[in-house]
Amino acid sequence: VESSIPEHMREAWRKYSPQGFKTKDEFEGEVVRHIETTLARSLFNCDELAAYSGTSLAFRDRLIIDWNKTQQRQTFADQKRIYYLSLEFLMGRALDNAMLNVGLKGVAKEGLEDLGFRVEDIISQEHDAALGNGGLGRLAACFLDSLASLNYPAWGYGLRYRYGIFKQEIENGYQVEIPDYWLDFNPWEFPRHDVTVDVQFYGWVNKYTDDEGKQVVSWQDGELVTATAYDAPVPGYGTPTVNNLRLWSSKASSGEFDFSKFNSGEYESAVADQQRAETISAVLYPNDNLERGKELRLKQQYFWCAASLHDIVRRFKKTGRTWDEFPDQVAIQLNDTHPTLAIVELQRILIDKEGLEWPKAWDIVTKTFGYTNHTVLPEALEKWSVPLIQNLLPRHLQLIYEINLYFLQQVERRFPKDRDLLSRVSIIEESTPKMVRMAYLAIVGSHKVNGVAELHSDLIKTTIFKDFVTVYGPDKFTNVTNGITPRRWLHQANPRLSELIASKLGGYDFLKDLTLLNKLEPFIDDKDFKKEWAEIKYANKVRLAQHILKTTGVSVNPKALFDVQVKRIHEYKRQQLNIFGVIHRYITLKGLSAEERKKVAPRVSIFGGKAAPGYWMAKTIIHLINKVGEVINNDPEIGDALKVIFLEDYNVSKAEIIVPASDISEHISTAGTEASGTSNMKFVLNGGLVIGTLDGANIEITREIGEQNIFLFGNLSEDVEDLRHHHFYGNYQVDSELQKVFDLIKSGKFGDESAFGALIAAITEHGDYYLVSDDFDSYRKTQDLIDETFKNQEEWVTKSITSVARMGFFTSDRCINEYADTIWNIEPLAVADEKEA
Ligand code: H53
Repeated sequence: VESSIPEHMREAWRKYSPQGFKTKDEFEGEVVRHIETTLARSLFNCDELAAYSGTSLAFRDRLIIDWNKTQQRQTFADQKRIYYLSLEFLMGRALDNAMLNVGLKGVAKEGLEDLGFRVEDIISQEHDAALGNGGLGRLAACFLDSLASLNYPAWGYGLRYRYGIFKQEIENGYQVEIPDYWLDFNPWEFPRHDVTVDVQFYGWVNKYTDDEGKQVVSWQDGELVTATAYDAPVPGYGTPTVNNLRLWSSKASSGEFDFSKFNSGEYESAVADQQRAETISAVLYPNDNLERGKELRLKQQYFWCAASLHDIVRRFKKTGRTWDEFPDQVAIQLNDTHPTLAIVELQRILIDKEGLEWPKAWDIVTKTFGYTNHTVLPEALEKWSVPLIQNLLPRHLQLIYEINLYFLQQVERRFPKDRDLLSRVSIIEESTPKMVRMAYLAIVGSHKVNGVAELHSDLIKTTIFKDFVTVYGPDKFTNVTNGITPRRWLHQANPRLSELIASKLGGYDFLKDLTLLNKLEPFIDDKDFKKEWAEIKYANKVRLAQHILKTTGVSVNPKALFDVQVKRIHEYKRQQLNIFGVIHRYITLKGLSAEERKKVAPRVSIFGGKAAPGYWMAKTIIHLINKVGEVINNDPEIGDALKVIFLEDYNVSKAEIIVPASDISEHISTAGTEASGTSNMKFVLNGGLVIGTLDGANIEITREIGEQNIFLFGNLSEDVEDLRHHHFYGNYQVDSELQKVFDLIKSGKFGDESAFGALIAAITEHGDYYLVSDDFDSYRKTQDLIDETFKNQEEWVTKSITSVARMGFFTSDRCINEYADTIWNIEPLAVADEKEA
């Protein structure tokens, strides 16, 4: 063990090395100390924010101790690590999670009470870490939780955006975006000013032969931007493992070619350079499932890939191993194509800096990388224009062409004279301008490619990557169905349900082995258990109703059926189908007599989600939902029979309130468009039932919980293409009940009808690409069935419990173990003193 401190002096270090609090008294001592000294506040001006800060600092101290030990242990163990590269980590709040993972929430609750605070109020002071858009970013966060909980040596690498996903406000029914500056006080991050990497952009490539006759390639000039590491601890549940999430922040480099301007008196322009550099990590692009090809986005991608790879290579080189051993030490997973440049960057390092021969370097590269595809939507597949890359990363463009050349030669040898195949699989698309197809580059540069649910993994093999199955054979392509962490999405979000389950299963082991939930099945006839189950759901609904009243001013009846659709607003996710269904329900209710209306099962339709700021159609959908809500919620004839709520600013911490409170949640994408979906899993795990299409993970959820426990509807993915064709070439007619909905909107009932013209025309005139009309009838009928079923609470609760009992498969722990075994080839690192959770 190397250390700069001589052995005989280390005793003092050991003696004073902090242990962290364990008891309530120690906790209170730490909180007060932090408030009075770290924050320079006192008993007399300690508000909830200060109490949050003191509490977080106390827990942070505890985590740091285990974090340091984990990092040391992993370095000494010297075994293979997984590096998860993701442009998004949608972490949400950290304090509650830290309390539960170290098993000291009870201590904190009592300690805070002594100090005059309620733990829930303190927890809710925290600003969400919202460095992501939706499913992709939240999946990365669940994966980090599982990696740590399962003791895998793992690091996340991402960007430290100064602004996370925007905050959404609704004004007059329209979405307004507010910047999310989240770094004012963030106790969970540690700047590592000593860990920096200079990243190069622009410039030109110099190829020459040196004095010894060797070919040298050098990328020269351009500008340097410095990446500084900011680390955040990622605690595992019930284990001392605390992994690292490293996020890079950009600033102008003090290196070679920038600051000369200061000396030559060009102060303002030097400051402008500085600001330009800082822009790279300034803001998260707010698009989900949409790529717009902006230069700054490409800069972000390279900046982050280059810094991360430099860091990984530096760590590897310290071990003194030979390059052959790199893939035995390092696995890198690409979360979507966003980090694909990492493939090119590693090849560049090995060839240009380390002097390896091409084939050997490429062998190392492909053994190192794995690529996860998360979408088949054409508008989400990344392509970068050749001139853009040429200008920004001239050396990388050369390497991409070379990678493509070797790849196409290999294809040509196996499939001689199939010129069509060659042009179809080429990494370069021969368009004007030429484009680099990032997914193809990611496939060629990885040893495994996976989709995120069975249907999706099948679809990529038969549609977008079909030709690559021909070239490589089917084994390169695999499936790892997504999962969610039961720690945050059950234990943290729904503590009473977690406790009830633990009381039946004899402890909290199910949080580490979710398949144990199946031991609940014998209790489905237990009257008291069922009663308590239903009471917990009701209490969660009361809590959500309070939130709704506070934020929207609308009072909803917690006894009504809560029907929830919360996710990014996107035409393929079909919130328009839902709101058209709501309007249809309204029309039906208006047609009933007051007596008949009293017999109807009351319903609250709850929507939430952000629209990308430039996605006009999605914003129109939000507008319509709000306008429909205004009319229905204020119609005295309707009363409790129907309420329509749009919840502002849906994010992770709001999901923790919403998810446990649903009776039904909607996962109703056009079949074949939602790669997996993960909120479907969260809702079912919390005892909510699902209305859904046969899409993404809905299919596997159905397989696990049983068809009788889910409300499926709509066309199948294999029929979508024909239906779309028919819309254009057959005699297409809009569903007659849907037409009534359109007529009501057009009558101006929900305000200026022209605002919604495009939404209707997309269906009536432009081919109804998302099959809203085709699925409307079965959607409505399924909703009617839901009303009927909900009337029988006995049966409903049975479905709820049975479903939860069968959700074991959907833990992200299962998912991470699959990645570890079949893609990364890594092992957990044993920890001696497993703590009690
Ligand atoms: O990734 C989730 C899937 C979901 C899919 C989502 C996603 C994004 O959030 C952003 C970009 C992208 O390509 C895919 O839409 O179906 O569950 C995690 O895999």
